[in-house]
Amino acid sequence: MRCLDWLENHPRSLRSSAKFFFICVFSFYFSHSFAQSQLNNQKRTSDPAGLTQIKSGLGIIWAMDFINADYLVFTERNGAAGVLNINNGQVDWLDNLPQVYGYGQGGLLDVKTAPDFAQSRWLYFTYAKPFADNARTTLARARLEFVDERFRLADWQDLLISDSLTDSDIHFGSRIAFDGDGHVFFSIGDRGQRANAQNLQNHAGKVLRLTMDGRVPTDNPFAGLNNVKPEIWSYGHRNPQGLFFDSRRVRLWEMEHGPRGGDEINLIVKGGNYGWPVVSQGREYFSGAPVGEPHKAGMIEPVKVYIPSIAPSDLLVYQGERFVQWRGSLFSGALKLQHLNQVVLDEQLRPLLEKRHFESLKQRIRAIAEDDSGRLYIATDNGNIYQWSND
Ligand SMILES: [Ca+2]
Repeated sequence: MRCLDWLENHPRSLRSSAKFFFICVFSFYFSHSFAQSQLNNQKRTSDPAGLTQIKSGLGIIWAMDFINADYLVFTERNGAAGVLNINNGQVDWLDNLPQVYGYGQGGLLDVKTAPDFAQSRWLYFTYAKPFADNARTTLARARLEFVDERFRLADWQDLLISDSLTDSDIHFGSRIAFDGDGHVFFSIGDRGQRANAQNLQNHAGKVLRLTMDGRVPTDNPFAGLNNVKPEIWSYGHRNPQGLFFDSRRVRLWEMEHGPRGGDEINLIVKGGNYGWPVVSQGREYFSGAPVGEPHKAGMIEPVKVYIPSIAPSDLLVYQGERFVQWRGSLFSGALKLQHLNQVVLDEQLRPLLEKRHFESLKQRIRAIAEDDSGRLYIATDNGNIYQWSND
């Protein structure tokens, strides 16, 4: 499994070579001993009590979000998207979707329901948009209509085709978040070229901020400067696959993959530099040497670092009343270490306790959602969706 994780983090050019066999053996030996020595203060809650499977047989579910109490929209990495009735398991598959770049970590990525969805019907998407030689992470939106008893998409609009083209098929990001005040944020990874993350002349390795119709807000930190992309909100990110606007605390949270070790949870501030690749607590896959320095003045420290890496995908701050003791906890999926990760924070937003739920499922958890009544939902790479409730 570790070799599969490695595959997901490396370009196609390396995969078929003899290097791969060597790396698998080497990486298994080192990450095994590393993991054994580093697993320490997490509380394990592996019992899947309260977990109900509500759907199976789907593809690799990349993202999901509720459109109302009964219907969940989801994307599959292969380019499909559907609306699931959570009460009877029926799916309406959506048409009018764009072509996606379906290699490596590319594909159809995030989907989020607009804050004013009940009136506007807008769904926001990110995807790897194919070009002649590779792909660019792209933010788009489309209206979800309900016609002849079926859901369908209309008015697809690409809002920002980002400047993030490289010859690599990794680190597209990408997650979407809304501040509820007229702005949309979305994240893009470094696209396999580390230097991108510190280069303000492209969009790779950044969190971007746009108006809901895709324009640059005049109060963005780099708006109006020469030779800087004005959509940038924060930079120095490796591969952010978690982004969530915490409306209760009025904070933007981000979660990103480190290399070997060094996954991070960050609190995002306007114009902030989050360090990659100058600062990291991760190590090189090959040599085990540190990547960059652990700390540096002027670069923002993560709220939490994971060593070894869990490979986090999706991020949610629990808002509900159902599990009231969890209000304000951060939840994320773990691909490599296969669990639902929970971080309980103290009043100063420092991590107080980490819990790892549902390790006994042994599935890669890539997407999470919360419904109106505070139930949590997790989706796995096995094509399953589960509901977690205390009913
Ligand atoms: Ca960082």
